[in-house]
Amino acid sequence: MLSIAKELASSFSLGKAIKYGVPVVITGRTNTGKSTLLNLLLKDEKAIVSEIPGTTRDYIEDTIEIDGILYRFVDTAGLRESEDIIENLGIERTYKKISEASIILLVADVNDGLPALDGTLEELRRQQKGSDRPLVILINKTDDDRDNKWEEYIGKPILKDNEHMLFVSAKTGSGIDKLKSKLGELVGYNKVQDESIIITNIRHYEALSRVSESLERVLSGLDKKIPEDLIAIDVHHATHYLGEITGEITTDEILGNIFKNFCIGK
Ligand SMILES: Nc1nc2c(ncn2[C@@H]2O[C@H](COP(=O)(O)OP(=O)(O)OP(=O)(O)O)[C@@H](O)[C@H]2O)c(=O)[nH]1
Ligand SMILES: [Mg+2]
Repeated sequence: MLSIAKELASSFSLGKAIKYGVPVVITGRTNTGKSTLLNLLLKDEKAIVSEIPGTTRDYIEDTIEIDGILYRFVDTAGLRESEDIIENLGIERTYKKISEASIILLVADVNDGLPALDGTLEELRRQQKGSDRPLVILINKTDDDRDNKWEEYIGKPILKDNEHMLFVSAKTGSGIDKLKSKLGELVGYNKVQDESIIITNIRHYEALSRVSESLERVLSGLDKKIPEDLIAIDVHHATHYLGEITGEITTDEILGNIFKNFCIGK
């Protein structure tokens, strides 16, 4: 019972992703092609694209299904030092969206060179604050790589376990299939069995978390041989929270089962 409650509760973040889309933020310096990438992924001209750096002032998001997974792609205001108040508010929102994302796409312009990428990557790593959320660096505009700049990026920067790098062109679509399969891999879709039950309702998630906590206290109480009536309080709590979902189980039924199977010292 305890392990089932725990398993169901932990399926919630996956369930939320299934319902609202796995949040994937698209970030990077200005003019690197983030909005072009969003439009390509959504197959829609959702975001304004222009050669003027700082075109995207606020985030734009939409969902699309790719290989059976619903993604919520979030295009954001490009990162750069700016004196513009509105642009800086947009950049603040970019950081908020980065903190809420499950996967981070860092778009870099192949022609900007390695030092520019290093700087942004450094900043994002600082933002991650110890979390190991997957980060995919996309070296973009490879269709316009006149000086074979791409070679500069091979083996550099040194990537951590959660960091990946792909070469793409948001303009021609080259490398985008690889990006899609990388996303599928990162979501770990294969881990979900067809028969598994996934919690998508926050109320159910909260109730199941309370059930797990109460059952853990019951188990430790049984272990420490504490008096029956004290254990009964936690069983009562567990059934109360379960009842919030099912409305069916009575404390007496569960107590009967526990005391049938365990010998408790009085
Ligand atoms: N050649 C080439 N140009 C691209 C590619 N991706 C984007 N561009 C061009 O680069 C410029 C900037 O593209 P955007 O998509 O607006 O860039 P952004 O990162 O959203 O820019 P901001 O919103 O200002 O941060 C536009 O002129 C695009 O047409 C690409 O893969 N290849
Ligand atoms: Mg943009």
